[in-house]
Amino acid sequence: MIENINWYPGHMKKTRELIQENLKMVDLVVEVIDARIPSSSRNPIIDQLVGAKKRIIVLNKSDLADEEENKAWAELFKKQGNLVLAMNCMSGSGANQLIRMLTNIRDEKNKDAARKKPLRMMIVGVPNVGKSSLINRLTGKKSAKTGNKPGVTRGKQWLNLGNDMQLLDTPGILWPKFEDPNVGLNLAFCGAIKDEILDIATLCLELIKVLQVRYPQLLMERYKLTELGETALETMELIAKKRGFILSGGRIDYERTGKTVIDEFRSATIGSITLEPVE
Ligand SMILES: Nc1nc2c(ncn2[C@@H]2O[C@H](COP(=O)(O)OP(=O)(O)O)[C@@H](O)[C@H]2O)c(=O)[nH]1
Ligand SMILES: [Mg+2]
Repeated sequence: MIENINWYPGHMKKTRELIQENLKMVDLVVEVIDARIPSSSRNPIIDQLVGAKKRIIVLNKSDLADEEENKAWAELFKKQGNLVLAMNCMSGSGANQLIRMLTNIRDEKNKDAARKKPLRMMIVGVPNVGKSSLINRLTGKKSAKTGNKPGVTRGKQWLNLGNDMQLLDTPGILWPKFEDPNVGLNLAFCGAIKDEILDIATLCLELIKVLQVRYPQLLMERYKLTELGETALETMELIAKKRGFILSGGRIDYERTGKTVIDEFRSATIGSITLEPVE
């Protein structure tokens, strides 16, 4: 399902080795995940990879996700021994809190040191979670590339965050759990996979299946439906009719409906939605 980056076994092995090399140089790992899909946007071997190294989990795009679920996920990750923070890298919400966390960790590290050393960290995460946006936020520059493509790795460089804190300029781009088809779908809903390789109408149908169960009210309110269909297909057709997405001969324009619903999900126009609840 995940085809936007060619994650073949050799590439995965190289990526893992590169990140392991980088890990030796840092005090701290900042793992970025997508708050709408906190499980699907995590790399399957992340725990093994990070090991005992200190970690902050950033629930990014929290602006698009369900506030209650953000809290529940944060609680869970905390219970598992991580530092956690909900962020919005577009507005910068949560950035000050992150800096405070980092400052505390820096002070803790230097507590008994005769010579103070800078706190060094790296960012890791699967594609599209907002790693580059976070780097830009932290450095206050437009230095890191944003977009879905993995950055070209140049020589290692430390970005100075001020106050004795340094960030590795290249984030660790990890592969997602692509063996699980539901994970593939979740990533596709959130735009982590190129749309051209997926049929947008089918993707929409799959999304409606999830939304009918998780957020029926939001779906009805957004599309002014008095009730949902018996099936996702019926609901999709109701939405198409409401919006007038009808082709000549009265046929439903599934593609246009699909694109609309998917776009409105991604921009949180339907509402603040978390597709994966805490179990
Ligand atoms: N709404 C919202 N969008 C975000 C946030 N962070 C990043 N994005 C968007 O998500 C997309 C991927 O971000 P990017 O930083 O390139 O992700 P990367 O692939 O992990 O480096 C871009 O279109 C960003 O503008 C956020 O907190 N909220
Ligand atoms: Mg990037």
